[in-house]
Amino acid sequence: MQKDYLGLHLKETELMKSNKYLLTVFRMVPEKGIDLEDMASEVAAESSTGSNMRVGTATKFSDHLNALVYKVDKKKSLAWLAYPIDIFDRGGNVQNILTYIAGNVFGIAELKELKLLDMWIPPAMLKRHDGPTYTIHDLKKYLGIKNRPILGTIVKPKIGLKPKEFAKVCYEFWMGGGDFVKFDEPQADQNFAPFKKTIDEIAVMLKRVEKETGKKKAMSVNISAADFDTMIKRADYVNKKIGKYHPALLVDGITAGWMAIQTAKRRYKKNFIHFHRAGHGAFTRHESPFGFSVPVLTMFGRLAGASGIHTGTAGIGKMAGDNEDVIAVHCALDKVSKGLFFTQDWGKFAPCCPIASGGLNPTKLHAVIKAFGTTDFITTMGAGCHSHPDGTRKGATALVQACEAYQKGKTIQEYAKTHEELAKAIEKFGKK
Ligand code: CAP
Ligand code: MG
Repeated sequence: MQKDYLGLHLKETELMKSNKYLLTVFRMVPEKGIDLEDMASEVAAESSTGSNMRVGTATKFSDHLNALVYKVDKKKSLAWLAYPIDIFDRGGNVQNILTYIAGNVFGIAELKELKLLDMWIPPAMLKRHDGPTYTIHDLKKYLGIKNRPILGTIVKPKIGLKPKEFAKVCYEFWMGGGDFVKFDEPQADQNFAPFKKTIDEIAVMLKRVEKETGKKKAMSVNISAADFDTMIKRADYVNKKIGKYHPALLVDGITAGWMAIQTAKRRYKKNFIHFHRAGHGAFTRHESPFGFSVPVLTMFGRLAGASGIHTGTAGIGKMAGDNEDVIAVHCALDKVSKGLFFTQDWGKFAPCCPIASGGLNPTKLHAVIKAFGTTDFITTMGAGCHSHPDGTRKGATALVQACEAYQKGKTIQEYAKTHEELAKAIEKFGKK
């Protein structure tokens, strides 16, 4: 027990009003025999000013920066902790926040479970952070899209196509009517697919497709790299070669890290910053005892200034997910969002675009729109388009038709009677 970190007399409303604390809720399960209040005080110490015991070097000033446990629910194994925002790097640094509140604490020996379920960010702290600059609304405007999601794909196979083949897949998808193509998250600068050569081929196809269709098309290029300089070189090359097509810059936010996301955001305000979250499952899955929830990850993505972040498919696709994905969608988009415990007012913060991906196909589009309750999102369907019986182009067309059916208030089955590509997609992917 570290009583200097207990503030059970404090009221949440007062803490919020003070505008001085970041509030958090953790699911916290200590080893048998350890009281939750005691455990929470240890977590508060380790995640703010302290260690496993009081140190003689603490000052009156450092004491006032202690995180405080202001509530516990022993039955539900929940603990509420308030962090003075003065402890955080004043430069709007997401990496720094996570190093405190989702850092060493995951390694504390007496803990069996520790999951950051929700957080509330005070207005004074929001002010320090960037938030997105290039938003979903900018991308929709550029593409000329209203009242529907942005329809996308991921180039598949995940890796193995050579530059010309890669660009041809993009071209086919765009020609079929699709809007947006993304690199898969591990595509970088491989021997058989050099980065620059791949961009050069994409440039040729973008030019061609716009000439042939008269429509704007979007490309999301993975710029994640081993080091800062290489990432910047890649992003600069993308902007030099295809900048006029409003390319999105994809960053693997978990593996490349928060600094990579924030660097991209701060340097490239005219690009859509695409946060791919490969690796997040180790933290977010319900089976994982340690980590954070999908809504928390999403809120950090928005705070960091990602224009869009993967939020899952609410269990409709291949990845584990449930209603928390829907909560995350609204934490990304809404001005006032409801998390698992808190209501967050984002003030002037721009929205971050939810990206629904993973095991989707045209027959699942309506279910995703219904679950999300909005059309302000990007959906990317990889296998769901490229495995269409008649190929990528027809797969894209089937997706477009599923979307048209939605816009006309028809079921896909009804619409498929007069739309062959959709009919074949239904036959391939199942009747539902
Ligand atoms: C989707 C995807 C994405 C996942 C990641 C893939 O491809 O490109 O990486 O969506 O999950 O490789 O699986 P498919 P999440 O459309 O072929 O499934 O979006 O939940 O972060
Ligand atoms: Mg992928």
